[in-house]
Amino acid sequence: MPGQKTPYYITTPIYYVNDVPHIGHAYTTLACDVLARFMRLDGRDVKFLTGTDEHGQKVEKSAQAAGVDPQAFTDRVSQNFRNLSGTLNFSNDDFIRTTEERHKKACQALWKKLLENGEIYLGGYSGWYAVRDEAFYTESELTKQPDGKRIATASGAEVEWVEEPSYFFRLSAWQDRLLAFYEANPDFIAPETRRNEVISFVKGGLKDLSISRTTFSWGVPVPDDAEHIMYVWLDALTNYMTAAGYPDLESESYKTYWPADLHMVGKDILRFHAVYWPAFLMAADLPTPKRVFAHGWWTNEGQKISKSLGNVIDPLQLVETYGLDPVRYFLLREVPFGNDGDFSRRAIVGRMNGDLTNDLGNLSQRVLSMIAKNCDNAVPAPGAFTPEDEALLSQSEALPDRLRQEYGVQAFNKALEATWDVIGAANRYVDDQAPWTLRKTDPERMKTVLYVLAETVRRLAILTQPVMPDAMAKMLDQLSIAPDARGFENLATPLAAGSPVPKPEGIFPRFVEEEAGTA
Ligand code: ME8
Repeated sequence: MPGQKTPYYITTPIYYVNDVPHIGHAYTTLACDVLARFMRLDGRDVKFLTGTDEHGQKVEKSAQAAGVDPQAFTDRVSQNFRNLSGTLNFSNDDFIRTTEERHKKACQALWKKLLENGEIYLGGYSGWYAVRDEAFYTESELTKQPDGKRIATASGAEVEWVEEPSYFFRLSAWQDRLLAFYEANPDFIAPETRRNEVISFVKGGLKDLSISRTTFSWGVPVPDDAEHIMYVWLDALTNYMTAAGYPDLESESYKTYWPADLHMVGKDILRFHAVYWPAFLMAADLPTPKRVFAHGWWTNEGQKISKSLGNVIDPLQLVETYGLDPVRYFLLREVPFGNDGDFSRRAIVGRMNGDLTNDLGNLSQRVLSMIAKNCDNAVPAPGAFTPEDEALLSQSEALPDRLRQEYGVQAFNKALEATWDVIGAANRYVDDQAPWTLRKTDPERMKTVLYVLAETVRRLAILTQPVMPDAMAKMLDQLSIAPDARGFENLATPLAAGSPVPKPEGIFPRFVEEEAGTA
């Protein structure tokens, strides 16, 4: 029964449907997928949410450009994001679209609560707005271009002057309470450098935030004032609560999952999640999420990814070229999570042929084929363990706690490094113990060595499932581990002697670069 497990609610940003999904979107959702899978295997009651942000001027403009009405447009483009889950094997439990009725209800309930609490007033907005970022900017956040146009310094998005009646949220009144909140919750914003940026932004002073628009209509109507639609970020952020069951505060789902354990976002949208969102929630007397992690930015062979440069990386094509699990592995292994990363062909091929083929693939392949060949296709019964055997076994025994620690702070690359340390130790153990020699000199000892290795491979495969679910399923199949014996609770039950081991097929074939035609 789910109620007995500790809940874990994790969310991705909801993506704008003005575009097709690219590697950046895939990256954020992948990171969440790995955490969701890890927590499920570790016995948590996981809710993993992703979805699409379908309102606002940007989406309305894209629909106009495509010559269709916004609803038809969002129905079509939202599907591309839904399909991404199939392509990249994402295990989200829900997919929210902000045009759904459940969401409209949640936004309006939150609005009413803010109004009731005196946190909203009607005024007029005049200032700069960037449609691309769906964000308001002050003059000091802009750069004037030689042609006289202004762009947002941080994002490069063009701004336009806007003057219209608008409801405001009393954000200025939240400055001190936000600072006290960050102080009391040092883990709320990660990584540390981003936390410091947010704190200094808030210390710089907060202005009241315009939270409604009147010059277009593609949005959630403001309750009792049909002239206004809600500012798309107030609408969008609320999705995290909608999916948990808000506004039904008594629902099982809301009580179980809210507040969320983790909102994963890119660094571009941290301010909305770490400043506006907790302020809205506190102003509505609602609990705040436990953590927001802002990860870094991917570039392509050193260049910013953009449509105009024509270098957008399509996740589908990546998977076709390199295979699904190698792509999943590469994205999380290559870059310390939180830093910016560069996608290069050389780097992914290097990781594939090094970490996957030579290290992990070769370990399981040689161990399982030696067992298949020399032990009648079954895991042999071990004799007494030597200190070397114990040393290797204790390394993989310590791994789950190490991974809990690293995944607990979203340090994917460190979790994978720790896993590969054990793989390295296992490969050295094979070389040192030389079971192929023992076959002739001491066949009983060979059996013990192969048992220790098979048990190590089993543990490694179970623990690596979150990152490479398909490849690790194959590895566990090769060891005849039943599908219901692959959760972390099974780590402590050693491999049974006699378990069938058929001759294995290679799981990570070497990637051979196609000749580009130049010498
Ligand atoms: O901002 N590298 O949606 P969005 C890494 N709808 N991550 C990247 C990336 C890159 N080059 N490009 C995009 C929105 N991302 C709002 C969110 S949430 C309540 C509303 C990822 O479609 C990264 O996670 O512009 C970034 O924050 C997100 O896509 C922006 O997606």
